[in-house]
Amino acid sequence: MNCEGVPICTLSVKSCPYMQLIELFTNLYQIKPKFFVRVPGRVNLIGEHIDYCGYSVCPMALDQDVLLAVSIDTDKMLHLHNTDPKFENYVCSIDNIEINIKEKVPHWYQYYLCGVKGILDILPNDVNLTGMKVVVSGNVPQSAGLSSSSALVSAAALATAHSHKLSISKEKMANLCADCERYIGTQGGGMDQAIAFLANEGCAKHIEFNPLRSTDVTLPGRATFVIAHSLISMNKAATADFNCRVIECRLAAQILAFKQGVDWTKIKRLSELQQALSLNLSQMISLVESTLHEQLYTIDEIVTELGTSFQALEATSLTPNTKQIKTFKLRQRALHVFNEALRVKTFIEVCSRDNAEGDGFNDQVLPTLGRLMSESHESLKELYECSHPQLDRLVELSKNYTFGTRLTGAGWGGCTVSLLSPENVEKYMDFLKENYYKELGIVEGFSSILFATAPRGGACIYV
Ligand code: ADP
Ligand code: NG1
Repeated sequence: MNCEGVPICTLSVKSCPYMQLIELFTNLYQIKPKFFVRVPGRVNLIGEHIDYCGYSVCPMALDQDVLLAVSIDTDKMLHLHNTDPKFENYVCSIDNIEINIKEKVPHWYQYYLCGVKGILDILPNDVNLTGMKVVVSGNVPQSAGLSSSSALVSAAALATAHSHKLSISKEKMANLCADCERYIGTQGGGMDQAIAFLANEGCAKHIEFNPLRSTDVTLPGRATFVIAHSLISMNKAATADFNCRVIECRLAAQILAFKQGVDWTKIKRLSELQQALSLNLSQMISLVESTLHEQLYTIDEIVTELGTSFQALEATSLTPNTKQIKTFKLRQRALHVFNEALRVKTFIEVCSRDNAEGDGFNDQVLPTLGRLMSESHESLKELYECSHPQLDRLVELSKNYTFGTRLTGAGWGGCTVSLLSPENVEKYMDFLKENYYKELGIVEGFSSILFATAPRGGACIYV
């Protein structure tokens, strides 16, 4: 395993965002920032809603990021200011971090506090707590499936670790940030935090879990990716939809385990069941087809099937915001997960074969990758039911210009990612402007909602 720490670089370029941050910081706090933290957003190319089931994914880091300017104080106070005026200032004592979410949608600073708490939870007893003054700025589109929340949580954790002179490997930071983002209430799987720390410029990443591992994926030379925002926002923490899917996968794994004579109380993820049964993905698909029914499972039926009580099931399997849910779909969700895991495998194999052959003349490579992406979308729409009519419309409009288009991130809104060849990029974007965005009254300001992207590097600290 690669155990490097997060790179610490010297800020030599007088680049615009940093100069603006320094000026704002100095005016606000009357001191200069001591260091900066940069953490990118990400786009997931394939492998959706399977990280929390333990299956591997293939994201790449974006140009868009969260940037922090930070100074260190002896007074143990944490001061947060956001360059976006819609986010209020926040001040608290660093030795009294509380993430007590009372509103339907968490406050922005509660994501920041998740990262701070993640580091404080592991701080050795002999390290003195340090206060911090922070200015936060960010241009990752929010609630759009491009992982703005994880960029913010991870940046906060990195700033807190650096302020307390902790040097932690990238993998440990990724795991720690995946864990501490769950204080916000969502049960994500760790893909976002992993790519945020482990990304390398120029490559997508194949990210595997338990234990966390990452391998560079060299994308075919002619592959270009375009991201289009449906303009429907979906805050994961504001509804139970996201956690409901996590739980449906867990319950599917537990019922399958019970029926196969495996101790279901020890199984939390579909991948753990696969390992316990020593079956391959195709065999898991057959098992789901022959075991789980298509109709809704009621909670009473699940309790009876597992020979348990609701109280015991609540303790082993449910989350605070899913214990009220009365019906679940299990077969459809499990079928999505195993088929999507197979698609990731094929996607990675096609990329590495293309890279090994290296001639760039195999004209079946992009159509094959595109087909996998389209199948992924279809499965997310039909089996996983996490698409949105506006995302489906974008997918439909993209058919003549792209090799494949799919929703990216959690879904229910947010962005699509399309694979196309470079010569089609401009035509495609013009077509969407005319046929999607114009209808919604959008005729300018496209840079943050419709853009081509290439793999960028991961988190770093600038001193
Ligand atoms: P995403 O898919 O972008 O991670 P979420 O709905 O999970 O979407 O999280 C979005 C929330 O994260 C925002 O509503 C906000 O509270 C917080 N957030 C993300 N980026 C920033 C930022 N630059 N400044 C302040 N808060 C941010
Ligand atoms: P987004 O919507 O980009 O935050 C979420 C989860 C991921 C993964 C995807 C679906 C968090 C922080 N992120 O991503 O772990 O499960 O949905 O593939 O929960």
